[in-house]
Amino acid sequence: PAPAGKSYLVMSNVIAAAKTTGAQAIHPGYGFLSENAEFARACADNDLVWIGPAPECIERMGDKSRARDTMKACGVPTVPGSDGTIESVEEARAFAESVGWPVLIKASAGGGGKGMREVHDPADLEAQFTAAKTEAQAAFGNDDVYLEKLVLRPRHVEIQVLADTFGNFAALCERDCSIQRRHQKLLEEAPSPALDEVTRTSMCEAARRAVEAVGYRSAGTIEFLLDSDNKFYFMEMNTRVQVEHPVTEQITGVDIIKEQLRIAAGEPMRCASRAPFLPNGHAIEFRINAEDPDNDFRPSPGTITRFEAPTGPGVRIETYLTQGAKISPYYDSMVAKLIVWGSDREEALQRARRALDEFAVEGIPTTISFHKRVLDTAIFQAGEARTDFIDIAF
Ligand code: MV4
Repeated sequence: PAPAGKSYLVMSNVIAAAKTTGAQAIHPGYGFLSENAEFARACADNDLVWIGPAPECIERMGDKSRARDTMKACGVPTVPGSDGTIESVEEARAFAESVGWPVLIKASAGGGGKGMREVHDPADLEAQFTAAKTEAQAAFGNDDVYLEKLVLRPRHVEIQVLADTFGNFAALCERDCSIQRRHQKLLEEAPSPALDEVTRTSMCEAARRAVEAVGYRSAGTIEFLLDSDNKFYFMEMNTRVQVEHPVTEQITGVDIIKEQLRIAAGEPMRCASRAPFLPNGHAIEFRINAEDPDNDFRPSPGTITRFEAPTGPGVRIETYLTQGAKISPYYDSMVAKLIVWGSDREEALQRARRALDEFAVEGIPTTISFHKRVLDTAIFQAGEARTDFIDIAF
């Protein structure tokens, strides 16, 4: 059946499909069960290779409070925060008074912004503490929360890592994913316009410590907050490949999915001898979503009446769309990715403009028109977008 809860999220069905088709391994992609430790174990129990990290690593990073403590213990910078979870408003207040306001209440089981509450005024603490716990309970069935000092107007910068079973490790530079709307990334670029070489090297070293601390094997991402003084802090680790991995592939020449397959097959990763990586040129990914940017980004499923994608040097398209395709209302609204590469950011921006202008998708509204408006802003052109960009510019 179409609903994911009756198909792609039913572990026994996915395992049965693998068995029926004679598959030897399962690549979980980046949605559905991709960060589900129980499913990783179910694969192993059914003699299927899980193309991803050990289930223990998924669990350890899935608990955001525990992940934070693990990172702190191995010397990865973290935002000043509570050690472990906070049980009461009094405890929260004592912590906030010690690190200073404003603070951010976060759900341990969270990620992606759910169960997260900013507190700027001490008078709001009790209400926000209760609201965060209620939201976390409803979303995750777990109301554990912890506190951090709020980093104002940060950038989201993340390091792509690969590690294999032979002890090889590579940090494939960073991606800047600061341009988000309601915790959904809209476009990503690599390298970050904000990162100098010293900070990059230091961030890659922090990513290595994170990987070694948990014995991580496979592709993964360490997310950092970067503040206005170019200080960075661990935010979360994603124990899967991400939507935006192509920008990293474009600036490093590494096929990340192929490396995942090699690592899962017990082979050494191919790019090991090329570390440490320096970014070659500049890449930007635009997420083309079946959403109406003029209508609060409401999903716009329907039939594609015309589909013509741009081509040419430095243009890469990832999609399942063709003319006549029907976009289902049951799944995620991302239907294509446009990735442009240039020898520098200026050339990437020029190619982006040309490719977005040539990209013809008719029958439904998409985010293509919105991306053109982003390209027109002085803030984005200058590489100065922070996580508040959408609120400021639109
Ligand atoms: C923060 C923060 C500021 N200070 N933590 C967003 C989702 C989750 N991954 C953590 N997030 C944040 N954590 C501290 N101590 C700001 C955010 C945040 C954010 C981070 C990255 C990209 C977009 C964001 C939008 C709003 C808030």
